[in-house]
Amino acid sequence: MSLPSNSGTRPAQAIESAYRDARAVYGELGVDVEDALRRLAEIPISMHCWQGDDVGGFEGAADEIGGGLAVTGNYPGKARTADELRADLDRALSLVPGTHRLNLHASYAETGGERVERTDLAPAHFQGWIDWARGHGMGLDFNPTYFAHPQADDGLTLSHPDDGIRQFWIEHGIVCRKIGAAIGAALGTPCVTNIWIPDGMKDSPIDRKGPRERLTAALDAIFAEDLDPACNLDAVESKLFGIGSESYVVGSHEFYLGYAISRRKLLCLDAGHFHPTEVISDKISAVLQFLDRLLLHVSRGVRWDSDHVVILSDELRAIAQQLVRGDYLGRVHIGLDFFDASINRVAAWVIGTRAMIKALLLALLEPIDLLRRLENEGDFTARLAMLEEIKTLPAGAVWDYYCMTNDVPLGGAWLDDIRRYEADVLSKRG
Ligand code: RNT
Ligand code: ZN
Repeated sequence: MSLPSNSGTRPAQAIESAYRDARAVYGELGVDVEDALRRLAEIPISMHCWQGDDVGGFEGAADEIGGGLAVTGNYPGKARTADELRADLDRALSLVPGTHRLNLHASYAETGGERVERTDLAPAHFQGWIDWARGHGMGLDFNPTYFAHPQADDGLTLSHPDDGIRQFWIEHGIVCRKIGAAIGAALGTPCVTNIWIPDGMKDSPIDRKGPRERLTAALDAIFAEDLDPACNLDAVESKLFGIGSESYVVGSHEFYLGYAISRRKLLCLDAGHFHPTEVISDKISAVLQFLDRLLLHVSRGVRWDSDHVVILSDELRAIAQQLVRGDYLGRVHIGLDFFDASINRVAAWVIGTRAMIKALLLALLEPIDLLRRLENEGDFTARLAMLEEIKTLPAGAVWDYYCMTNDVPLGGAWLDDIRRYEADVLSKRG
C-alpha cells in the first residue's frame, strides 16, 4: 500500500507497527480489526451544512433565525455565500476519513440573487449543491426550513390556527419533498428529507389538542403524494422544548413516534431534544421494533442548549454501540446537528465528525461475541470487568492507521491545516 505523506510527525512505519500490535491485541479477543475498518468505511455521516454559517442560509431577509434556535459566539470567518460554504466543507471533508453525505436546509437555495418564496423552491435552486455532491461521490439529505421567515414569526407553522399560514407551510413541505426526490434521483442514493418545526408555546396553553390535530392533518397533506423511496425518504423530528416554547411543543416525542409508526415514516431522534438525563441510545432498539428506519441527529445538549459540538462522550459511544450491537447500521441514517459560532466553524465540523467516526470505530472494535457470551452465561461480574478493560485497548493505533490510509492528517496535525486555512482564507472574510 502506498503511504501517504501527511501522517504528521510520526513516520508511517511507526504507525503501521503500532497498528499491527493493536491488531494482535484485538485478535486475541476475537475481534477482526481489518473487518471493522472495512465496515467503518461504509458508514456515511451526514454532515450538516448549517454549522458553517450559524444556520444563516442565503435568503438574507431574516435578522434572527428564530424558531427557538440560538447560535452564540462571533468567531470570525463565517461563510457568506454558497461558494464559501462549499470551500469550507471541502476543507473539513479533507480532514475526515471516509466518504460522507451533506445535509442541506431549504434556506441554502441558490437563487442567483432573486427572492424566491419558500413555496416556489425547485430542484434547480439546488443544482449547485447537487453538482458539488456528485463531484465528491457524496449523497445529499434535505430539510424544509420552518424558521427565519415572517410566516413563522408567531412561533407556529404547520399547526398555526390560520388556514393561510398553515397552507403556506404545507406547500413548503410539498416542494421540499419533491426537491428531495430530485436530489435522490440525480445522485442515485435516497435523500432523507427531515421535517422539524418550531411550533410551541412559551406558557401553558389551554388547548394542547387542537394544534396537534392541525399538525397531523398538515403532515398528512404534505405526505399525500407517494414518492419513490429509492429517491426520497421522509423523516419527522421531535423536540422537548425550545427558547420561547418552554411549556408546550406541538411535535413532541410521543406525537412523532405515533405519527412515524402509523404513517411508516422515519423518526428522527435528536440527541439534544430530550430531558437532560434521558438518552437516545436506549431508544434506538425500542423504536426500531416498530419502525423500518431511523434518522439520528447526533448532537450534544448542555443545559438549555441542544446543539453543542459533538465529542466522544459516553452517550456518543453508547449510540454507536447500539447501532453496531443491534446490527442496525443498514436501517439508521446518521446525521449531525450542532452549531457553535464561538470556535473555528470548520474545526467544529471536523471535531464532531471525527468524534462520530471514532465512536463507530470503538463500537466495531468491541469483542461482542465475548461480551454476549458472558451476559448469556449470567456472568455479570466478568461483563463489567471486561467492559472496563476494553476501554484502554489500543484503539488509538487503529484510528491513526485508518486516518493515514485514508490520507487525512493524524492526531492534532489536522488542526495545523485548519490554522493555515484560517490565516489564508477565513481571516480575509469581512
Ligand atoms: C432544531 C432541530 C433541527 C435544527 C436544524 C437546523 O431544534 O434540531 O434539526 O437544528 O433543522
Ligand atoms: Zn435536530
